[in-house]
Amino acid sequence: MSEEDDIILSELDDEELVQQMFDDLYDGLKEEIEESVNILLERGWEPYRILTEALVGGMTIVGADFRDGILFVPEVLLAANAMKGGMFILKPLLAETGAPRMGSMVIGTVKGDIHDIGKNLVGMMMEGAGFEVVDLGINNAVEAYMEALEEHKPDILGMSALLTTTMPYMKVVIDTLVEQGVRDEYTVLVGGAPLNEEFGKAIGADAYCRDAAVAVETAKEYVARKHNQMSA
Ligand code: B1M
Repeated sequence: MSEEDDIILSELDDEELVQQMFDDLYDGLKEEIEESVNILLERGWEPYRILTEALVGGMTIVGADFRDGILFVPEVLLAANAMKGGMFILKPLLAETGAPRMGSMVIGTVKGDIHDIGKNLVGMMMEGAGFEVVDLGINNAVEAYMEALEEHKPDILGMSALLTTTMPYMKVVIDTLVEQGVRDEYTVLVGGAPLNEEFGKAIGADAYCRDAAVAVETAKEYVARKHNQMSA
């Protein structure tokens, strides 16, 4: 039996447990991640803290080794799967804040891009903040966004892209909104690791959101602004 097999997660202190979660995420151990999330919840950790410090923290390490060619797609998929296991436990807790209904959002990852962890996180946090969220999933062509906007008439359109090769597609969607004369009907928020403020401005988005917390704050600001304009 290896040393690893002897670890009893519940006997680790918080700091050791988070370190262990980084290792378990790296190794794609979904059940261990789920168990650790539950232990931290029992110890009174806020769901958002578990999400950011343990899960996103662990995924950052995975991302660095993926970039450096130490980890490959199959391992990263396992890590992503383990992360999703943890997120699944936290989702209802993040959504159950009893926040008053703030507005609505359609969100999706753009065409050619299958990364969805960040988008899912944004959706979860938005729901927790009282937004109704319609999640279009991954690999969305402009037609999918347009159909969803037409059907749901949300306050906000959110788009996610994780690849430098797919982020320009956000402009295709925004240009289509302009062409169809509906750009002003929606607040367009964009996000994803390779984006920045400048890119957001250049493609005509209302705002670039660095992370899920910023997305929530920005969405709230825009919705409040819209309500103020309507009541003025
Ligand atoms: Co991919 N991948 N990947 N990958 N992957 C990256 C993005 C990469 C940076 C890794 C690297 O090289 N370091 C690199 C992109 C390089 C580039 O474009 N410059 C890369 C690559 C190259 C690829 C492939 C091409 C690899 C290959 O096949 N050779 C391939 C592409 C597939 C495709 O999409 N067509 C690929 C595949 C995969 C997996 C399938 C294995 C897996 C995805 C699994 C899944 O999502 N279900 C995967 C993963 C997991 C990653 C990394 C490691 C982690 C991404 C992640 O989930 N982060 C990533 C490395 C990295 O980003 N450092 C990488 C955690 C998440 C919480 O953060 O997504 O940034 P993030 O979301 C944040 C913010 O960005 C923001 O809020 C979120 C929460 O705070 N945000 C928004 C995101 N979307 C938002 C939308 C908003 C607002 C805020 O709307 C309002």
